[in-house]
Amino acid sequence: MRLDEFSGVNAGYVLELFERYQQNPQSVDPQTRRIFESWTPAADEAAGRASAPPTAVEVHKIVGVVNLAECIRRYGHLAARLDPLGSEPVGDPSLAPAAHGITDADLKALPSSLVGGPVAESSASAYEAIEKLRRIYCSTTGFDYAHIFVPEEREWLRHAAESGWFLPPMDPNSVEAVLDRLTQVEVFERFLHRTFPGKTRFSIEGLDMLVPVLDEIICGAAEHGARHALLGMAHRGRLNVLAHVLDKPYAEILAEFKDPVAARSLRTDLGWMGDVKYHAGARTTAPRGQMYITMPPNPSHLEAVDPVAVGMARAAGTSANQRGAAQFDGGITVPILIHGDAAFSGQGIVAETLNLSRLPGYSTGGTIHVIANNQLGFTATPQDSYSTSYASGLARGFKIPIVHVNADDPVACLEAARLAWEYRARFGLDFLIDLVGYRRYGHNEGDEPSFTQPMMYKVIGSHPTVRERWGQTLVDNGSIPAELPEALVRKHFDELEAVYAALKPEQAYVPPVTSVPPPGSASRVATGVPLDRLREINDALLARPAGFVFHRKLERGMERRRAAFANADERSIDWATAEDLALATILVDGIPVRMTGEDVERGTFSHRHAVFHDAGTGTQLIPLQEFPQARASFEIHNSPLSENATVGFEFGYNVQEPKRLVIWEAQYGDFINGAQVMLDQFVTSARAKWGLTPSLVFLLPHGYEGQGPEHSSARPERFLDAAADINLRLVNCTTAAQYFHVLRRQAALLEQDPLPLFVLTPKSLLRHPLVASTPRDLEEGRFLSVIDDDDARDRAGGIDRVALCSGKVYVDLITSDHRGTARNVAICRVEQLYPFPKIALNEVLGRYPSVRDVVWLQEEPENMGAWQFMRPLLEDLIGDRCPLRYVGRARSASPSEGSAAWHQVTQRKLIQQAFDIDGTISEPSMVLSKEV
Ligand SMILES: Cc1ncc(C[n+]2csc(CCOP(=O)(O)OP(=O)(O)O)c2C)c(N)n1
Repeated sequence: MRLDEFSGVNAGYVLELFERYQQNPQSVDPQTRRIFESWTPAADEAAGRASAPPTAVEVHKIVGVVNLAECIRRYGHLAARLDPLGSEPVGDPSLAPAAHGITDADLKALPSSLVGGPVAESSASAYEAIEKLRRIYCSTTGFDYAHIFVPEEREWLRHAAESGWFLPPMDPNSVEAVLDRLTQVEVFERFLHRTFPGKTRFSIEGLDMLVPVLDEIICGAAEHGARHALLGMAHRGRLNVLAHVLDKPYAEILAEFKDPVAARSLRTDLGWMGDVKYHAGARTTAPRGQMYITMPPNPSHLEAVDPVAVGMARAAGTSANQRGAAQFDGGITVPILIHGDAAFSGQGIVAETLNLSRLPGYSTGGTIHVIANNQLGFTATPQDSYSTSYASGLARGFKIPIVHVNADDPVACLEAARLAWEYRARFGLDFLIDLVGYRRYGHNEGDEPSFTQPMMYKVIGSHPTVRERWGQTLVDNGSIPAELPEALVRKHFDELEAVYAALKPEQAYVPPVTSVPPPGSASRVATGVPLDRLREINDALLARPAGFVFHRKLERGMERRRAAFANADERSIDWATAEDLALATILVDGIPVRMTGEDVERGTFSHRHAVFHDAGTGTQLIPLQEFPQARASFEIHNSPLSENATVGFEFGYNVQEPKRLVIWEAQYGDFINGAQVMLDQFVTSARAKWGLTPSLVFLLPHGYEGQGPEHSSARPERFLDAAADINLRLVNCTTAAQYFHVLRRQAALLEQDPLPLFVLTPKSLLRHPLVASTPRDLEEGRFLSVIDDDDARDRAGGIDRVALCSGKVYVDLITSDHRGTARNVAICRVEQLYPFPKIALNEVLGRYPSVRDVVWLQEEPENMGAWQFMRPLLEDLIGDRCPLRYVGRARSASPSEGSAAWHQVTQRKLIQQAFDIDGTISEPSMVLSKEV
């Protein structure tokens, strides 16, 4: 082997070794020494070669070439001309030959093989090869992939970038088609600008290439077999993408701009409020090629839609109708996320979403990201917005290849798009295009950008559009006749003008109102399951595969569980068993289940064990995937430590595949506020804004047990604040059977009456005997929104007080010493907080004719919990029958005491107050008992 047979990095390494060998032949290993011995003049002569081994100076130069080539590959993007407005790239000294001790003359004298790669093959010298590398890496495209650690991926990217093998030649038809598309994009904005001056549209102008880039990605993905593209994007350019990629009719968009007052035609009975036009979603009704395209609606909260779109893609690519694990095929759907440059770097939800990309329960087979980089965030500059070198910097940590591309170079942009889908098809991983353009107007069209960016907007003011530039390029190189660009402009204006002229008068225009199923059919769903069936399922779930060794600490619980059905009237069903049986029977009914959350497989409180691990081998066993009666798939995944993105993801999954039961569990209920944006912007308002009907289930551990302010309250007041027009269900069950029935009810209502379900779940009470239910409760019962006091019903006439409470505090009440003595107090449980169970409560209160007062008792402070919500409703319900009293913690800025001992004192006082009708127990300061 000769020296010039090595290339690139290898050559550098070999030369280093050779240098060492020259200084001390013993310093290299014997095999290498033998090779170097053959690099002698004698050896060359014998082989008829003219060359001699390189001198130290030559070695230095050879190393210089190798390093220069490597630096161009790694840092060439820093010298790429990415800014359409012409700002100078930052560059890097390592890109100059001098930095490596070589000159152009040296490069001309040395072989191209030192540069390596496809460019070397077609070059006569290192100089020519380096020039070709510069054209690739320092042009209007910046390849940024040095952070990819997997050699195969990096090699693939390098070869693709340097060979361009994936690029079909641009034929005359396609160059003209791009011009036509750019004209359509630009004329749409100009028409709106002219027709609706000053109206906000978040114009795409300056990033017009976004539409052809999306075309290219979508067509490419379709060629590789994808059938569904899911597009998540914010306001910028959204109307243009809706019109031209989602095929939303011009007539609809123009009518929305006219914004007719048609409130009388809206279905206010459903709480329908609608949303602004640049938040609307859309779905293509006919396939483009073989591809359907969906864009979910989007709130103002930038990037919040990212995990939603990704979750939708995951759902669309998952088949779940068979027993076992759900089967995901990343090839059939492609999620595309369009980000803002300021938002991508600033919003934490982006990092959370990127982190999902390679996780088994969340990957999508590759999401294609496009940063619509207009170099501004409202008025903020990149210097204000990110500490990374590029807006895309975050993606590097997730090993996502990045291509920066100048949005004024259509060919480069389309090449970036092709590389994106080829990479996705090859590796099934995320890819990012940083599309660098500008923003022709202010943040919105009524905003004056030159207040804050005077110099930039001077340049923009005289900067031709990409359509103009591309049209001129094609005219100049003879590809199209000189009059074509203007003819295309006229054609597209004519089309818009014709649509606008044909719009019906405003009065007659009825905006499309999504049909939302009317809520309210939950109350009478039958959810009981015959005992025999439950017993069979229980046995099947407990089946032991041959050789599987359970952890010894789990054996006792399994034995108990095996005996659970021995006596139908014994309280043998604890919370976890009820959940397991509920999910199993839902699967038997053919409804797939997906459950996620932090540590859900075992359960935060070590109660669930939906996934067993063989004690000897670690092999997993998931009984809900194995039991033979199941007719649908069960998937359960420990989520990453995220609330916002994981809730967003499950929301997306749920609305995409609404016939599957999707459950998300918080580690503690407190942490749900990490997903507050998802709750407010999607889960609780999606119905009113967009006509979406989520039915996601949230399990939120809740209850005051002395664990401090952060592990006590799921803050039910949050959900009650957002509750209106029957947009959710909030329950606080006190028995395992209630939990069983509420889960089964939710599954039964998925199609008929879908609503998000929030379940406040127990912690210490998971194994409490009073929370346990009998097998017969599962067979005969159904979910009860209010549970009367069975013990008090026999002496209804002697009841002076009805204490209403919800959840775990009920157990504190009935296990207190006062319960035995205060026989004139009935304790009734409100198991469903929303929708307010008016009829059921009325029935219960009606059973106690001689009550002197009704108490609302809660563990939470007065400004939290359900009290603020319940008070007017209870006042209304009770009327002048008797006074309403509040018993609970006083108003507080913090949900609970920070000390367990203090908690116990407060809790004891609280319980006392519930039974203290005559005020004989003095009122402690931290607990309020007051008539309202
Ligand atoms: C979470 C959130 N914070 C603040 C805003 C207000 N806001 C609307 S657009 C915008 C600038 C966004 O900049 P960028 O991401 O670069 O997108 P561009 O508008 O430039 O396309 C801001 C701060 C918002 N919509 N969402």
